[in-house]
Amino acid sequence: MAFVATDAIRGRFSAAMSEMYRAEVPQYGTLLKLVADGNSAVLARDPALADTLRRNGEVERLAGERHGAIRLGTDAELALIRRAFAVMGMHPVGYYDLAAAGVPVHSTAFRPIEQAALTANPFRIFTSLLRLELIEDARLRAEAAAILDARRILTPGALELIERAEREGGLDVAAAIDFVDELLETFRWHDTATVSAESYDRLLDAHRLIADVVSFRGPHINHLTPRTLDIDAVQAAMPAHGITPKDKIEGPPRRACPVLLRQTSFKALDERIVFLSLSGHSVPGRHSARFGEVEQRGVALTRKGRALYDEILAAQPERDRFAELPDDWTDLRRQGLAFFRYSGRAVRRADLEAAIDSGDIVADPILYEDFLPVSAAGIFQSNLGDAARGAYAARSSREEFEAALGTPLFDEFALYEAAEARSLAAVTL
Ligand code: OOG
Ligand code: NI
Repeated sequence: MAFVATDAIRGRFSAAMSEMYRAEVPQYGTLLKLVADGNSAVLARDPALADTLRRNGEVERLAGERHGAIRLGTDAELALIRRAFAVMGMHPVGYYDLAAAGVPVHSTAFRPIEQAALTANPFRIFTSLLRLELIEDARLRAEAAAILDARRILTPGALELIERAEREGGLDVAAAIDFVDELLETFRWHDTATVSAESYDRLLDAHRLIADVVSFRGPHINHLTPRTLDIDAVQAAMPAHGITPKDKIEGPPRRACPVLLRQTSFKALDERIVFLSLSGHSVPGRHSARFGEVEQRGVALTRKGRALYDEILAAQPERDRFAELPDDWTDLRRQGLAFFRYSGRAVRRADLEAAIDSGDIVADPILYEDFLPVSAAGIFQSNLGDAARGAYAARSSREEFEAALGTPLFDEFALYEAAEARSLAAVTL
């Protein structure tokens, strides 16, 4: 039996999620159009950038590129979601502790890890796990745990196809189509809560995020994010298109040589929902969780570059200190601050720099495929409201996250290092 490539299943899933979210949140469709038009304009006015993106296979992926985010309630849900995403070649990369920034979750990003897979479709899902142990009220904690334990976030059909893919090593075309259809149900919005208005209010009081995770049937997709080549232009254009952006772009400032990730979002919708009630009468309410976001990606920084970025971010006032991170590709490369992909005809290792100077070998920036905890916290906060900022003295618990997941997390630095080393080996004798 012929199996479908995991890249193709992921591509179908990514497109289906986008279509579903466009239907659910019309502003997301507006944002997509704004971003696509802006990207065409940038490619037309900046041929050097267009060349680099073409060499890196980024032009092809740009139009369909996006990430999304979900929030899970239990260890068992995280383990199940890992298995579901593995069917589509999406693996957990990186650990993000957001408790430190006042959000009671820790997270990873499920994404493709091989270069060819990233080029085929880089769809990622930022996946957060609620840390129920951070709810102070023991009764509320127990109530939330009981509600979460009773729900099933995957359809029986999705579960069966995951098991089949694991058992047989893949899915054929018909099964892959069914799988995407079934999995979509997990991330669909439901305007009926599974709890009473009274329970909802108590959960909301503990933290808005807890109400969002616990009160519904499953982990509805809470945003999708297209990739822009000019985030300042999108930020500036949003209001004229009826979208209100958050007031500040997260991440590094605008630079000639973009690094890591810059992000901005628009405010979550205020949506009508219906609560469960014993009387059988529907009890109307409101919930806000779903929003839209845009991102601009730059070069992946090495451990050394990232340490410098983190140091700059922690400093006050941070903006003035960004000058310490060189805004020049050659400096970033020679100082070992960022990762590059080498291409061209092979030369001796000792002649590498000369070959780069003469243009015989090209060093292109390797794109950052991951996320930033401080920025992610900023995106969360912009949609939860400042009142939702908790003070959690919690330890970061990567080991507990991995135990829940059932596998170790991939280390993002190791992935970039390997990509750079492979390209270097191919151009040096
Ligand atoms: C996730 C927020 C973080 C990002 O792009 O950093 C995020 C969430 O709100 O669930 O998506
Ligand atoms: Ni996001």
